[in-house]
Amino acid sequence: MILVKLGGSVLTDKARLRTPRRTTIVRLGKELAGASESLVVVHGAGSYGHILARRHRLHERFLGKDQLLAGARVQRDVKALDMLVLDALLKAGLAPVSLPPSALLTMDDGRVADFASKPFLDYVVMGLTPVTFGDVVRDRTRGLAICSGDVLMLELARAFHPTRAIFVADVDGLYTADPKRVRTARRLESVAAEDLDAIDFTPASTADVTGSIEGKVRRMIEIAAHAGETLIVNGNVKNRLRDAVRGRPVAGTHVVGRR
Ligand code: IP8
Repeated sequence: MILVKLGGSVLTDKARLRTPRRTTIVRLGKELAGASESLVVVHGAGSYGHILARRHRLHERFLGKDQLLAGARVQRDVKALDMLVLDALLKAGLAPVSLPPSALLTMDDGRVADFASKPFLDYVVMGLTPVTFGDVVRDRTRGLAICSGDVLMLELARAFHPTRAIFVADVDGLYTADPKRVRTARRLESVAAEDLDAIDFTPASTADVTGSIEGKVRRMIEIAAHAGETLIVNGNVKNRLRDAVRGRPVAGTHVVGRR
């Protein structure tokens, strides 16, 4: 099994509310269809999730009834993005099935308390391609919480030990500093826990509600302990994802798990 996370910054324009990158979504769907094994797809929320989640502080503690309306709105919006991903996969000849975290996962104070992984396996065995996404979920302490696609990647990697876990980003991999800010930033061929201290993780102005880049990389390192190979590739470059899901060598960053 191959686990793929399509990052929200590739699928959407993150600065403009609910703005999809339709051509990219369709292309990535086609590239996924060439996978050498069964697939489970996770996607981020991009501007369908982060903008309103931040505005209504859904990533903080429960602040009152107003948040319920905002939570329902964001749940609806991430499903709208999910539909675009499903359409792209259908167009590419895959048989996707959407599994929303709002129904399958419960948190407790922002940590996963309960996750139903069985439906994913059942559908994979049938030959379908499960698709899940960053979502607003139930939280036993807070009422509602944000569950990022990265958290789902970790839960799925723990449950299924995929051959490959692939993170599709809008840059070529992990750099020594933010390549959009620092011209001299250098791409790392591989990254392990002991390399993190040497990386400049200065936050971008619009940090995600689901955490910093450093937090995301730390989670990838955790995921790598459960996957044969874990890599970050650029989804904006044609055929990088296609090659990665076929197991071909591809420019990117290999993430090394703790041994
Ligand atoms: O884009 C975020 O998921 P991510 C989910 O995978 C929401 O971090 C609703 C903002």
